[in-house]
Amino acid sequence: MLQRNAIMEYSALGVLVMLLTASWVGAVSIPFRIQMESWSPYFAPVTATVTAGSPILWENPTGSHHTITHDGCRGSGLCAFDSGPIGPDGVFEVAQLPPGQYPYHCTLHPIMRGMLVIVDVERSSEI
Ligand SMILES: [Cu+2]
Repeated sequence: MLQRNAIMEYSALGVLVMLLTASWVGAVSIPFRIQMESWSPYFAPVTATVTAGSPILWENPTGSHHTITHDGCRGSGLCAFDSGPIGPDGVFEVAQLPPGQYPYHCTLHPIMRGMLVIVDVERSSEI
């Protein structure tokens, strides 16, 4: 009987450790990574679908400066993000964005265009 109680206590402890670990892992937001490239389509992936709440990280492994500029920053639209020049080996991170579509471009090379789609958690499980 004593042995059985000990097993149950260890099992309960194991479940508790698993729950704590799961909540800790869930609290760490791993950024969604997008790479800039020197060739078409210039961003990998060129259309990124990201769950709301996740940070987005652009990496610049090219030898040139680039910007990550939301198309809304032109004129009087809503400007959700604008990195300014990002040098070679530089990065730009946006902590999180509300659900929606965010077309963006590089102001230094307007041919570089990407699309960021932020989806609700419920919808992302259907994709
Ligand atoms: Cu550029």
